[in-house]
Parts: sequence; C-alpha cells; structure tokens
Amino acid sequence: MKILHTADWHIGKILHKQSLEQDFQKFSDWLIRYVDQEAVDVVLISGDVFDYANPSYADIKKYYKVLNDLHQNNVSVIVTGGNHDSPALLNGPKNLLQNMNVTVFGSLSENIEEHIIPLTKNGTTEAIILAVPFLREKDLRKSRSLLEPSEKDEQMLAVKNIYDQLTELAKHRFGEKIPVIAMGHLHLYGSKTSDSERDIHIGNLMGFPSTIFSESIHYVALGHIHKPQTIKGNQIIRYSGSPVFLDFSEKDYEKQVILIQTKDFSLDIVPVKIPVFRKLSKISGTGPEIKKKLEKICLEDNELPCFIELEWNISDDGLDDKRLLQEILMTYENHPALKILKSKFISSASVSGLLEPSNENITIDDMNPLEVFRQLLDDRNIDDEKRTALEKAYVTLWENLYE
Ligand SMILES: [Mn+2]
Repeated sequence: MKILHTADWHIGKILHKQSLEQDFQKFSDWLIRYVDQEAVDVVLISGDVFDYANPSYADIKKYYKVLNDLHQNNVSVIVTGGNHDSPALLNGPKNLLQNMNVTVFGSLSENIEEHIIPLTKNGTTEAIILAVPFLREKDLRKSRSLLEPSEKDEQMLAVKNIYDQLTELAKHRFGEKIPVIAMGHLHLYGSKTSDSERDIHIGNLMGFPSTIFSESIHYVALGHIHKPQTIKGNQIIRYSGSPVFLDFSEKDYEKQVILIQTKDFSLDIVPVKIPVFRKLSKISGTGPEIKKKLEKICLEDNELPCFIELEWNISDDGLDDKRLLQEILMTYENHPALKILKSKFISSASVSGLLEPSNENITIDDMNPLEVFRQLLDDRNIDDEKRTALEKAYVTLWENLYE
C-alpha cells in the first residue's frame, strides 16, 4: 500500500498582494498525475488546508475539486485541521465526504477512538492512521491529564496523553505488528521555521519535544512547519513542508511530499521532489547590477513568472536610482517572465556599516497580527506585566474570532 504525506496547502494564500492560485493549481495537477502514475492508495493532509479560517467560495471549490479528482483516481484522503483552518468549516461536509472515502477531523472528536483509522487493502490491514488535528485548548481539556491548560508542561502532557491513548487503543484493537502512523499539526523543538508560519498561538511558540510520540509509533506525518525536514535526523518524524512557496524565506527549500510504502509490517519512507513551478528570488546590488540580473532571469525557462524581491543599494546622490527604478518597474510591469513584488532600499552608509539598517521598509504585509499588536504595545509603553496579560487576551480574542 502507498500512502502520501502532505501538509500546509494554504489554499487562498496571498503573497504581497499576489494570489498563489496558479501555484496551487500546478501543484494539484502534478499531485493527481503523481498518484495516478504511482498508484497511491491514500493521501494524508496534516493540517492548514486553507490559509484563512474563512476561505472564499472559490478556494473551497478548489479544495473540493482536488478531493473529487483524488476520488476519481481511487485514492482515499485523510484531512486533519491545522491552526489556520476553521474546525467547523472542515467538519461541515464530513459525512458527505465520507462517501467519497475522504475522512475529515477539523478538531478532536468526543469519542477519541474515531481518530484511529485502519488502512485495509485486499482484506488485509496494512497500516493504522492516528488522525490527530491541531489541538486547541478546548481539545486539550478533553484529555484527562489536563489540570491547568495554560501551563506549558500540562499542555505537553495533554498532547502526549492523546497520542499515547490512541496508540494503546490501536495496538489493543489491531495487535502489535501493524505499523502505526500518527498525524499531527504542531511545532516540535529542533525544527527550523520560516517567516510564513503564522504562529499566533503564544502557548505553542516554544514547541513540544519529539518524545510526545511513543516508540510504538512507526511514522509521524507532521504539518505546521513549512520547511520539509526530519527532527534531529530521525527519519520517521517528518514535516512534509508546504507544497507551494508561501514566502521569500522559503525560496531555497526543496518542496516535497513523502511517499510511505507498507512492506511486511514495516514502512519504507521516501521523500519525493515536487517540480518547481515558480521561482522566488531575492536580488540585491546597485541599480545597474539589479538591471543586469533581471535581464538574466528573463532568459530562464520557468512555468510561472518568477517572483522577485529587490534589495537596492542606493548610490550617494540617489538621483540615478530613482530614474532607473522607475524604468525597471515600467519594463517589468506586465512581464511574462517575472514580477517584482517587493523592493527595499539600503543606503550606502548602512551598507558600509556606518548606519544601522532601518525598519522603515517593513510594511504591515510583512507582519502577522500578533506582531502588529506588539508594535502597538511598544508604542504605548505598556509595562511587562500588563503586556503578557494583554497579549494573552489578544490571542484568545483572535482565536475566538476565527474559529
Ligand atoms: Mn501552515
């Protein structure tokens, strides 16, 4: 049996006012071809299907189209919610989707056993999935060990308790031999993050140790962190990463999905590279240098226009820069090969280290909601004690608004 681990699709994501619709379209077309060629049986989506808790109808339509295309190819799907997803929105069509072999868990079910899904082929159970979504405080309260949900250690124990209970139940029901695959949407210690994970959950900022997963688990299919990676070299605890480039900080990642193949009660794990449909580039230098580099990019053969971030070193008088930048922006306004999304200017004084680089070029688009709120607290000179309380209240309000 072949199982494909993916996560963090972030349908509806907008990067500096540019929709990543085409990027998702290219990825989903590739995914359908791939599952068909490789005869994949099951696709896992470990959270963050959508970028927003209230996605547009057009984005919801894209999600259903992929599910339907997978169904047409006889692929089962298991979807678990992420911190960006609305549990209610994902759970809404749960019963309907079940008829298409799509199993959805937007949040933790009252009956925890429902999260144990045996994968059966030709009458034989070949693997067991523990389909655990992103766990919110109210999910953790359902976990028996939870005493004080705001305490970090208690949160960790509550999460561990959920995985331990499910592992024990699965072993009890199906025996010791069948491989267990746990899904999760959380931040583990030792993982390398990007700028694109909107980690507004203060309680989760620090992450959990990988020991929350017992040794009886054979593979952990994680979402939340957008860089594909193993944890401390452990090949069986993996973030598949986001399939689409969501931010300039991700530009050098090798995007991938993970193919898991069951073989005589063990698992064979192979990362599979997703083709690059769009390149993201950060181009720095003086005006004339940037002009040359852009011309070179135009000669490349990319499927979608390259997204560019400029880091422009201003000359002493700055006069020629203004003219040249205007010329460049005009040339590439509707260019088929590239699109300039962001430009940042650095004066020669700051380049040579005489001045600290300023923050003036950071716009509200570069910040997540919590960062904007923190900026407000800075501006009002709020003391530390009040600050912690206000940040917590802000996060609670924010979560309630989007759930
Ligand atoms: Mn994500």
